[in-house]
Amino acid sequence: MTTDLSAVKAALKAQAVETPSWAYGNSGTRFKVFAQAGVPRTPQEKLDDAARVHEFTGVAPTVALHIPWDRVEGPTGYADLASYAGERGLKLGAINSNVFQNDDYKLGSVANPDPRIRRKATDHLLDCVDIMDATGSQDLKLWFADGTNYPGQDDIADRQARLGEALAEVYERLGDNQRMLLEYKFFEPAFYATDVPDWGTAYAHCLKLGPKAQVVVDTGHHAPGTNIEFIVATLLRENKLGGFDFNSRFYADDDLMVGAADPFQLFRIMYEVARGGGLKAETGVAFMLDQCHNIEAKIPAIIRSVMNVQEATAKALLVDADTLRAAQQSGDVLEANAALMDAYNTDVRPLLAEVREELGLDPDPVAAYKASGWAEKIIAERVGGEQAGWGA
Ligand code: PSV
Ligand code: MN
Ligand code: MN
Repeated sequence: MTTDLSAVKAALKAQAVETPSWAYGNSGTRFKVFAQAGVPRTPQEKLDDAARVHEFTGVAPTVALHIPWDRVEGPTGYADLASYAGERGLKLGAINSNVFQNDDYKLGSVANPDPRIRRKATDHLLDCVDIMDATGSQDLKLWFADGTNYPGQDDIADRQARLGEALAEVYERLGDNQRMLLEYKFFEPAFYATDVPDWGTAYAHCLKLGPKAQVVVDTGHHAPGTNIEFIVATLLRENKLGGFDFNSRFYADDDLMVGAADPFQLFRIMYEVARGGGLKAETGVAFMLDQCHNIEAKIPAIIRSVMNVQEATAKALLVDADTLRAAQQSGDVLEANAALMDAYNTDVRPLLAEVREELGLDPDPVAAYKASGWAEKIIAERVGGEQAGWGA
């Protein structure tokens, strides 16, 4: 192998994985939420837990918020929350807007046929940009549950026009260092036509909006068999890959731990990211988790997820580019495939253990977390009040 190990290590030390506030709270399926003891009751307690993930992994310095799930009151509420994060070695990351949990949004939010409801939804998005100003967050993440359940229910093209209008208004409001990340999802909760169902639709809107609008790829938002790495490679080439919502899926939008269902797919995605230069900070590709830990302990699951991203990244970085390129150019199909598989089949855990030791961390973050006593402490202390949860 001709790969420069010190460069691989440097890239792994520089990579950052953003954790989502909602993954620390209770979640479940539509059948049942199994509440866990010690779960945060406030956005501040979510940050306390996120600080543990960063403490033990060293690469999770930012936390995404979801508004209004993480609403804080008062004129300086969000600035105070950002300071609270700062005191714990964290920064607030993407602000995720929520225009899908209000009775008004039954027929959609920004694509709703009723102008009053569109106004309300767009105002919420603008409020989210105000929050970004207060927290120093750079990314506004937009996911819309908008769509229709029945053919004829609403005009597909008109809905695109309404969506475009709202996006343009919010785009105008963005500051110089702020971006809008548009997320797509092929179905759910709309089952006939979703208004942003795929990367093509998201890309078309972002292209029209301008350079501050980019696409976010949620790995759980594709039909089975979709070649996600192809989408990643294409968006990256076009400078439109804003980042990822990482999770893994067996069936639909399962929101399971990234790298659990299909670590090979995650490797292929990370290979295209690395190959396209997306690990360089200046490309702005954000590696975010969007997961729910319904039955497993949340903090160690998030630590595990961060490690899974690191393992896939490490393997992607180990691909011997010269060997691969030579095989590709000479048309040697098997050697080219072998170059990728050699990297994928490498056990990178010792390399990552070394990287952690060089960062002054325990080589085994899950074991270190378990030994820290934090789980016992939060179970003892977080009694009373209402636990935070998905949708709370
Ligand atoms: C929608 O399924 C989604 O992936 C969006 O990113 C939301 O913000 C998130 O899930 C909520 O869990
Ligand atoms: Mn998502
Ligand atoms: Mn999702």
